[in-house]
Amino acid sequence: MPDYPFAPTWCPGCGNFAIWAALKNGIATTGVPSEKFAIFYDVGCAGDMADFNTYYGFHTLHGRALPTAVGAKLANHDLKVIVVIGDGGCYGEGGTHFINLMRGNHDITVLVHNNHRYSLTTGQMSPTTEKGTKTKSTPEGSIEEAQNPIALAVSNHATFVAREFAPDIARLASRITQGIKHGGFALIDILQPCPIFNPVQSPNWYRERLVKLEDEGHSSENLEAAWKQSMRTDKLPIGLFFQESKPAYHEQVTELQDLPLVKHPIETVNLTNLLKEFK
Ligand SMILES: Cc1ncc(C[n+]2csc(CCOP(=O)(O)OP(=O)(O)O)c2C)c(N)n1
Repeated sequence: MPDYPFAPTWCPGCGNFAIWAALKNGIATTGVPSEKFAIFYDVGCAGDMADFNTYYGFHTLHGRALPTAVGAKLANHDLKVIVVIGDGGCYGEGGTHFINLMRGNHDITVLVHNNHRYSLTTGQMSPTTEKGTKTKSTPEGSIEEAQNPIALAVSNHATFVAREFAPDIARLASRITQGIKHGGFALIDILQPCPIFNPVQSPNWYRERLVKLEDEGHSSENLEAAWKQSMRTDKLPIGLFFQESKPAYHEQVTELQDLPLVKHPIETVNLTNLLKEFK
C-alpha cells in the first residue's frame, strides 16, 4: 500500500501535471493558509487529483462537483472554494449546474481541464470536441457542433472569464491566484494536452494557434470585446476575457450577513407552531 498522498497515475505527457503544479503554486501565492481551502473534484482524470492533494476536499461524480462546492461555500463562506473538473464533467454532465453557478455569481473558482475528450473513459467525444472529429464514440466523425464555453460564460453573467494553456505553468498559476481573489464566480478554461486520447491537439498544435489577449490590446472590462474575442476562429486567444465586480451570492443572503452558517448558534427549534401552519 503506497503512502498517502498517492503518486499521480496520469499518463506521461498529460497536461494535468502542469495544472496540478500551477494550482498548488496559485494557492500558495494567495497567502491564504492552505487549511482555508476546500477543493471539489469531479469524475475523470482531472478529478483523480483528489488522490494526490492534501487540501481539504471532496471527490464527487459527473458534474456534481459544482453544486457540492456551492453547498460548501454557503455552509462556510470563510472557505476559499475551488472546483477541479474536466470538460466532460463541467460542460456536459454538469452543464446546467455550470450555467446556474454563473447566474448566481457563486464565489467559486472553477478550473476546467479541457482536453476536448472524456479521457478517463479512453477518449470518447466531449462537448468541446470539434465537429467531424473521429473518436472511439464517433468513428465516422462527430456530428454535433462544439460548445464554446468562453462565449457561453461571457453571455451568461460570469464575472471572471479566462482561458489559459496548461504547459505555461507560471502564467496559469498567476491566473489561478487572480481567480481565487476575484470574489465571485471565476471560470478558468485550461487547454490541456492529452497525448494519448487526443494526440492531434498537441502542445505544438496549440502554440501555432495561441495569441495572448494582452498582446491584442484587449480590455477585460469590455463585455462586447470579450464576446468578439471568444468567437474568434482565426486564432485561439488566452488570457482574461472579462472581469467585473458584483456581489457574490452568499453576500446577498440575509441570513449569512453576520456569520457563516456553520458558526450560527444551534438553537432548539419548536416545531409545534411551524406544524400548525400545515394543518
Ligand atoms: C454513472 C457513470 N457514467 C459514466 C461513467 C464514465 N465516466 C468516467 S469519467 C467520465 C468523464 C470524464 O471526462 P472529463 O470530465 O472530460 O474528464 P477527463 O477524464 O477528460 O479529465 C465518464 C463519462 C461512470 N464512471 N459512471
